Amino acid sequence: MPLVPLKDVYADANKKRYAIGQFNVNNLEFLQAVLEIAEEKKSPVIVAASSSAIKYAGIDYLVAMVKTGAEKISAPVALHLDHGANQEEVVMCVDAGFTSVMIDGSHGTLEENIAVTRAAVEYAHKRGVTVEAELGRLGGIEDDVNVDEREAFLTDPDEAERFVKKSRCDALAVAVGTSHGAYKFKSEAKLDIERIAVIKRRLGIPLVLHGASGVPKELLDKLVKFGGEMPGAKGVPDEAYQKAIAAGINKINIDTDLRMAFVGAVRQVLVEQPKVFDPRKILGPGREAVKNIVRQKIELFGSAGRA
Ligand code: TD4
Ligand code: CA
Ligand code: ZN
Repeated sequence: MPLVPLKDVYADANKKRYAIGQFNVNNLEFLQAVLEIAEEKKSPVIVAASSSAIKYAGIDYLVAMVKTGAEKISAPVALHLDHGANQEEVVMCVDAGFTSVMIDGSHGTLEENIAVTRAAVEYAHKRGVTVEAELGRLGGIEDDVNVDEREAFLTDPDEAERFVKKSRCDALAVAVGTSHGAYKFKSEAKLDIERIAVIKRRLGIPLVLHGASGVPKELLDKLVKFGGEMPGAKGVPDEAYQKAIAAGINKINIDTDLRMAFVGAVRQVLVEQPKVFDPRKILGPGREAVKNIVRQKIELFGSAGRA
Protein backbone atom coordinates (compact mmCIF):
# COMPACT_ATOMS: atom_id res chain seq x y z
CA MET A 1 0.00 0.00 0.00
CA PRO A 2 1.10 3.62 -0.29
CA LEU A 3 3.24 4.98 2.56
CA VAL A 4 1.19 5.76 5.66
CA PRO A 5 1.56 8.67 8.10
CA LEU A 6 3.16 7.26 11.24
CA LYS A 7 0.24 8.69 13.22
CA ASP A 8 -2.10 6.16 11.60
CA VAL A 9 -0.21 3.18 13.01
CA TYR A 10 0.64 4.82 16.34
CA ALA A 11 -3.00 4.90 17.45
CA ASP A 12 -3.35 1.12 17.60
CA ALA A 13 0.11 0.62 19.14
CA ASN A 14 -0.67 3.16 21.86
CA LYS A 15 -4.05 1.63 22.63
CA LYS A 16 -2.83 -1.99 22.67
CA ARG A 17 0.58 -1.32 24.19
CA TYR A 18 3.05 -2.60 21.65
CA ALA A 19 5.92 -0.94 19.83
CA ILE A 20 6.65 -0.47 16.15
CA GLY A 21 10.24 -0.97 15.07
CA GLN A 22 12.14 1.82 13.39
CA PHE A 23 14.80 0.34 11.18
CA ASN A 24 17.40 2.66 9.68
CA VAL A 25 18.29 2.09 6.05
CA ASN A 26 20.94 3.47 3.75
CA ASN A 27 20.70 1.16 0.78
CA LEU A 28 18.61 -1.34 -1.16
CA GLU A 29 19.63 -4.44 0.79
CA PHE A 30 18.56 -3.12 4.20
CA LEU A 31 15.28 -1.82 2.82
CA GLN A 32 14.43 -5.12 1.14
CA ALA A 33 15.21 -6.97 4.36
CA VAL A 34 12.93 -4.73 6.44
CA LEU A 35 10.00 -4.84 3.99
CA GLU A 36 10.20 -8.56 3.37
CA ILE A 37 9.96 -9.29 7.09
CA ALA A 38 7.22 -6.68 7.65
CA GLU A 39 5.14 -8.59 5.13
CA GLU A 40 6.10 -12.01 6.48
CA LYS A 41 5.21 -11.01 10.07
CA LYS A 42 2.21 -8.88 9.02
CA SER A 43 3.68 -6.00 10.99
CA PRO A 44 3.69 -2.24 10.52
CA VAL A 45 7.25 -0.91 10.16
CA ILE A 46 9.04 2.40 10.15
CA VAL A 47 11.78 2.80 7.58
CA ALA A 48 14.07 5.59 8.71
CA ALA A 49 16.67 7.68 6.96
CA SER A 50 19.07 9.92 8.88
CA SER A 51 20.64 13.07 7.44
CA SER A 52 23.74 11.06 6.67
CA ALA A 53 21.66 8.34 4.98
CA ILE A 54 20.17 11.04 2.77
CA LYS A 55 23.63 12.37 2.03
CA TYR A 56 24.89 8.88 1.21
CA ALA A 57 22.05 7.57 -0.95
CA GLY A 58 20.34 10.74 -2.19
CA ILE A 59 16.84 11.69 -1.10
CA ASP A 60 15.29 10.97 -4.51
CA TYR A 61 16.71 7.45 -4.61
CA LEU A 62 15.63 6.76 -1.04
CA VAL A 63 12.06 7.98 -1.47
CA ALA A 64 11.59 6.20 -4.79
CA MET A 65 12.97 2.97 -3.41
CA VAL A 66 10.90 3.02 -0.21
CA LYS A 67 7.70 3.97 -2.05
CA THR A 68 8.22 1.20 -4.59
CA GLY A 69 8.83 -1.37 -1.89
CA ALA A 70 5.93 -0.25 0.32
CA GLU A 71 3.45 -0.35 -2.55
CA LYS A 72 4.32 -3.99 -3.25
CA ILE A 73 3.31 -5.19 0.23
CA SER A 74 0.16 -5.06 2.34
CA ALA A 75 1.82 -4.21 5.66
CA PRO A 76 1.80 -0.47 6.42
CA VAL A 77 5.14 1.33 6.00
CA ALA A 78 6.02 4.84 7.20
CA LEU A 79 9.07 6.69 5.88
CA HIS A 80 10.62 8.69 8.68
CA LEU A 81 13.40 11.29 8.94
CA ASP A 82 15.61 10.28 11.87
CA HIS A 83 17.18 13.12 13.94
CA GLY A 84 16.26 15.96 11.60
CA ALA A 85 18.63 18.77 12.50
CA ASN A 86 16.65 21.83 11.41
CA GLN A 87 13.57 23.16 9.64
CA GLU A 88 15.33 22.97 6.27
CA GLU A 89 15.71 19.20 6.56
CA VAL A 90 12.14 18.82 7.77
CA VAL A 91 10.79 20.79 4.82
CA MET A 92 12.98 18.90 2.37
CA CYS A 93 11.77 15.50 3.63
CA VAL A 94 8.09 16.47 3.90
CA ASP A 95 8.21 17.84 0.35
CA ALA A 96 10.01 14.72 -0.90
CA GLY A 97 7.28 12.39 0.41
CA PHE A 98 8.33 11.32 3.91
CA THR A 99 5.29 10.52 6.08
CA SER A 100 6.98 11.26 9.41
CA VAL A 101 9.83 13.46 10.56
CA MET A 102 11.85 13.82 13.71
CA ILE A 103 13.08 17.27 14.66
CA ASP A 104 15.86 16.90 17.19
CA GLY A 105 16.15 20.11 19.16
CA SER A 106 17.35 18.30 22.27
CA HIS A 107 20.73 20.08 22.29
CA GLY A 108 19.17 23.53 22.77
CA THR A 109 17.34 25.07 25.73
CA LEU A 110 13.77 23.98 26.46
CA GLU A 111 12.39 27.15 24.87
CA GLU A 112 14.57 26.76 21.77
CA ASN A 113 13.52 23.13 21.47
CA ILE A 114 9.85 24.12 21.76
CA ALA A 115 10.30 26.77 19.06
CA VAL A 116 12.01 24.55 16.47
CA THR A 117 9.61 21.69 17.14
CA ARG A 118 6.58 23.97 16.89
CA ALA A 119 7.79 25.24 13.50
CA ALA A 120 8.27 21.67 12.25
CA VAL A 121 4.78 20.75 13.48
CA GLU A 122 3.25 23.76 11.69
CA TYR A 123 4.75 22.68 8.40
CA ALA A 124 4.33 18.94 8.72
CA HIS A 125 0.80 18.72 10.11
CA LYS A 126 -0.63 20.83 7.29
CA ARG A 127 0.71 18.17 4.96
CA GLY A 128 -0.42 15.12 6.93
CA VAL A 129 3.06 14.29 8.22
CA THR A 130 3.69 13.07 11.78
CA VAL A 131 6.29 14.76 14.02
CA GLU A 132 8.56 13.24 16.64
CA ALA A 133 10.57 15.47 18.97
CA GLU A 134 13.26 14.75 21.56
CA LEU A 135 13.73 16.01 25.09
CA GLY A 136 16.69 15.13 27.30
CA ARG A 137 20.12 13.79 26.44
CA LEU A 138 20.83 10.21 25.51
CA GLY A 139 23.51 8.58 27.63
CA GLY A 140 24.00 5.58 29.85
CA ILE A 141 22.98 5.68 33.51
CA GLU A 142 26.21 4.93 35.31
CA ASP A 143 26.47 3.88 38.93
CA ASP A 144 29.05 6.55 39.75
CA VAL A 145 26.83 9.38 38.50
CA ASN A 146 24.98 11.29 41.25
CA VAL A 147 21.25 12.03 41.17
CA ASP A 148 21.63 15.66 40.05
CA GLU A 149 23.86 14.74 37.14
CA ARG A 150 21.44 12.01 36.11
CA GLU A 151 18.44 14.36 36.30
CA ALA A 152 20.25 16.84 34.06
CA PHE A 153 20.41 14.21 31.32
CA LEU A 154 17.23 12.21 31.56
CA THR A 155 13.87 13.55 30.38
CA ASP A 156 12.10 15.51 33.08
CA PRO A 157 8.34 14.73 33.30
CA ASP A 158 7.34 18.35 34.12
CA GLU A 159 9.38 19.68 31.21
CA ALA A 160 7.97 16.96 28.96
CA GLU A 161 4.42 18.00 29.77
CA ARG A 162 5.10 21.65 29.05
CA PHE A 163 7.10 20.76 25.94
CA VAL A 164 4.39 18.62 24.35
CA LYS A 165 1.60 21.10 25.15
CA LYS A 166 3.53 23.97 23.59
CA SER A 167 5.11 22.17 20.63
CA ARG A 168 2.15 19.89 19.81
CA CYS A 169 4.44 17.10 18.62
CA ASP A 170 2.82 13.70 18.00
CA ALA A 171 5.47 11.55 19.66
CA LEU A 172 8.31 12.16 22.10
CA ALA A 173 11.74 10.55 22.23
CA VAL A 174 12.75 10.23 25.86
CA ALA A 175 16.17 9.94 27.46
CA VAL A 176 15.99 7.07 29.96
CA GLY A 177 19.51 5.70 29.94
CA THR A 178 20.11 4.42 26.43
CA SER A 179 22.55 5.90 23.94
CA HIS A 180 23.34 5.45 20.26
CA GLY A 181 25.91 2.99 18.94
CA ALA A 182 27.46 -0.22 20.23
CA TYR A 183 28.79 1.09 23.56
CA LYS A 184 25.75 1.95 25.63
CA PHE A 185 26.71 0.87 29.11
CA LYS A 186 30.05 0.59 30.88
CA SER A 187 28.82 -2.11 33.24
CA GLU A 188 25.29 -3.38 33.71
CA ALA A 189 22.57 -2.18 31.33
CA LYS A 190 20.20 0.19 33.12
CA LEU A 191 17.01 1.83 31.88
CA ASP A 192 14.81 4.14 33.95
CA ILE A 193 11.54 2.29 33.30
CA GLU A 194 9.68 4.15 36.05
CA ARG A 195 10.48 7.44 34.32
CA ILE A 196 8.88 6.14 31.11
CA ALA A 197 5.75 5.18 33.07
CA VAL A 198 5.51 8.59 34.76
CA ILE A 199 5.95 10.48 31.50
CA LYS A 200 3.41 8.24 29.77
CA ARG A 201 0.81 8.87 32.48
CA ARG A 202 1.34 12.62 32.13
CA LEU A 203 1.37 12.81 28.31
CA GLY A 204 -0.53 9.82 26.97
CA ILE A 205 1.17 10.18 23.54
CA PRO A 206 3.45 7.63 21.87
CA LEU A 207 6.94 7.59 23.41
CA VAL A 208 10.06 6.63 21.50
CA LEU A 209 13.12 4.69 22.63
CA HIS A 210 16.31 5.67 20.78
CA GLY A 211 19.61 3.88 21.10
CA ALA A 212 17.76 0.63 21.56
CA SER A 213 19.98 -1.92 19.84
CA GLY A 214 20.68 -5.04 21.84
CA VAL A 215 24.24 -5.71 20.64
CA PRO A 216 23.52 -9.44 21.04
CA LYS A 217 26.38 -11.78 21.85
CA GLU A 218 25.90 -13.92 18.71
CA LEU A 219 26.40 -10.88 16.46
CA LEU A 220 29.40 -9.71 18.42
CA ASP A 221 31.00 -13.17 18.39
CA LYS A 222 30.52 -13.53 14.65
CA LEU A 223 32.02 -10.13 13.92
CA VAL A 224 35.05 -10.89 16.04
CA LYS A 225 35.40 -14.39 14.60
CA PHE A 226 35.81 -12.91 11.14
CA GLY A 227 38.23 -10.17 12.08
CA GLY A 228 36.03 -7.38 13.42
CA GLU A 229 36.86 -5.49 16.59
CA MET A 230 34.30 -4.11 19.06
CA PRO A 231 35.81 -4.43 22.53
CA GLY A 232 33.39 -3.73 25.37
CA ALA A 233 30.31 -3.34 23.18
CA LYS A 234 27.08 -3.52 25.21
CA GLY A 235 23.41 -2.99 24.37
CA VAL A 236 19.85 -3.19 25.64
CA PRO A 237 18.80 -6.66 26.88
CA ASP A 238 15.64 -8.23 25.42
CA GLU A 239 13.75 -8.10 28.77
CA ALA A 240 14.17 -4.33 28.82
CA TYR A 241 12.14 -3.98 25.60
CA GLN A 242 9.15 -5.65 27.21
CA LYS A 243 9.40 -3.50 30.33
CA ALA A 244 9.80 -0.31 28.30
CA ILE A 245 6.79 -1.19 26.14
CA ALA A 246 4.64 -2.02 29.18
CA ALA A 247 5.58 1.41 30.58
CA GLY A 248 4.53 3.24 27.40
CA ILE A 249 7.12 3.04 24.60
CA ASN A 250 5.48 2.69 21.15
CA LYS A 251 8.46 3.07 18.81
CA ILE A 252 11.88 1.46 19.17
CA ASN A 253 14.82 2.54 17.03
CA ILE A 254 17.27 -0.06 15.74
CA ASP A 255 20.32 0.66 13.64
CA THR A 256 23.46 -0.74 15.28
CA ASP A 257 22.18 -4.35 15.42
CA LEU A 258 21.39 -4.27 11.68
CA ARG A 259 24.85 -2.93 10.91
CA MET A 260 26.51 -5.58 13.05
CA ALA A 261 24.50 -8.39 11.44
CA PHE A 262 25.19 -7.13 7.94
CA VAL A 263 28.91 -6.61 8.42
CA GLY A 264 29.33 -9.95 10.23
CA ALA A 265 27.81 -11.80 7.28
CA VAL A 266 29.80 -9.84 4.73
CA ARG A 267 33.02 -10.44 6.66
CA GLN A 268 32.28 -14.17 6.74
CA VAL A 269 32.01 -14.36 2.95
CA LEU A 270 35.15 -12.32 2.45
CA VAL A 271 37.14 -14.46 4.90
CA GLU A 272 35.79 -17.87 3.92
CA GLN A 273 35.51 -17.34 0.18
CA PRO A 274 38.41 -15.11 -0.88
CA LYS A 275 37.83 -15.96 -4.54
CA VAL A 276 34.33 -14.42 -4.56
CA PHE A 277 34.12 -11.02 -6.17
CA ASP A 278 30.49 -10.99 -7.24
CA PRO A 279 29.04 -8.23 -5.00
CA ARG A 280 25.69 -10.04 -4.93
CA LYS A 281 27.31 -13.02 -3.26
CA ILE A 282 28.82 -10.68 -0.67
CA LEU A 283 25.85 -8.38 -0.01
CA GLY A 284 23.18 -11.10 -0.31
CA PRO A 285 24.22 -12.87 2.92
CA GLY A 286 24.31 -9.43 4.59
CA ARG A 287 20.70 -8.88 3.55
CA GLU A 288 19.72 -12.30 4.96
CA ALA A 289 21.40 -11.46 8.27
CA VAL A 290 19.50 -8.16 8.50
CA LYS A 291 16.25 -10.05 7.89
CA ASN A 292 16.91 -12.29 10.89
CA ILE A 293 17.40 -9.32 13.20
CA VAL A 294 14.29 -7.50 11.93
CA ARG A 295 12.26 -10.68 12.49
CA GLN A 296 13.54 -11.03 16.07
CA LYS A 297 12.80 -7.41 16.91
CA ILE A 298 9.29 -7.45 15.44
CA GLU A 299 8.50 -10.51 17.55
CA LEU A 300 9.96 -8.90 20.68
CA PHE A 301 8.17 -5.58 20.13
CA GLY A 302 4.75 -7.24 19.82
CA SER A 303 3.93 -5.72 16.43
CA ALA A 304 3.64 -9.04 14.55
CA GLY A 305 0.13 -9.69 13.24
CA ARG A 306 -0.98 -6.06 13.77
CA ALA A 307 -0.89 -5.03 10.12
O1 TD4 B 1 18.11 7.07 15.86
N1 TD4 B 1 18.78 5.90 15.85
C1 TD4 B 1 19.57 5.55 14.67
C2 TD4 B 1 20.66 6.57 14.51
C3 TD4 B 1 21.55 6.22 13.36
C4 TD4 B 1 22.08 7.46 12.69
O2 TD4 B 1 23.37 7.19 12.30
P1 TD4 B 1 23.96 7.88 11.00
O3 TD4 B 1 23.90 9.38 11.25
O4 TD4 B 1 25.34 7.32 10.93
O5 TD4 B 1 23.08 7.46 9.85
C5 TD4 B 1 18.71 5.10 16.96
O6 TD4 B 1 18.18 5.53 17.98
C6 TD4 B 1 19.28 3.69 16.90
O7 TD4 B 1 20.14 3.43 17.94
P2 TD4 B 1 21.15 2.16 17.98
O8 TD4 B 1 21.02 1.61 19.36
O9 TD4 B 1 20.71 1.17 16.96
O10 TD4 B 1 22.52 2.69 17.72
CA1 CA C 1 19.52 14.34 20.32
ZN1 ZN D 1 18.27 8.03 17.63
